[in-house]
Amino acid sequence: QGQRPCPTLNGGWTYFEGSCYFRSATPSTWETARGFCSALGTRLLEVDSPEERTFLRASSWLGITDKEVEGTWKRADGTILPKGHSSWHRDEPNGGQQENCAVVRVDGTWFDYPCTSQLPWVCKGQP
Ligand SMILES: [Ca+2]
Ligand SMILES: [Ca+2]
Repeated sequence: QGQRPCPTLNGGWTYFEGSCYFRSATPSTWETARGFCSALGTRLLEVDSPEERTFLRASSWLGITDKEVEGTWKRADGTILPKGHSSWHRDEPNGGQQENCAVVRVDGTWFDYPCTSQLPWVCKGQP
């Protein structure tokens, strides 16, 4: 995994296996985080592989939501996640209509959370 150029934004970008990552310095709501990533031409984090999960080792908002249809989790591109995705923590998602946004914790497991929570986030983009 060689070093490649990534966008510079206060030097906060890191490169891993074909993608660039920017870690927030301060926590935000899900919408604010998503808007920030979008303005940079990137996406709010979507974790695609166990290797990526290991690399990140950080908690972050995930770019998925079940706002439109409760219990149906969608990515930013409209892709629907399979029901019972294996990354959910035991008993999650459990928040019903109160929790329509999702977070990945340091150990890689996913939780649904209220979208208005203030949490750290990571943007993912292409170099
Ligand atoms: Ca929900
Ligand atoms: Ca939950």
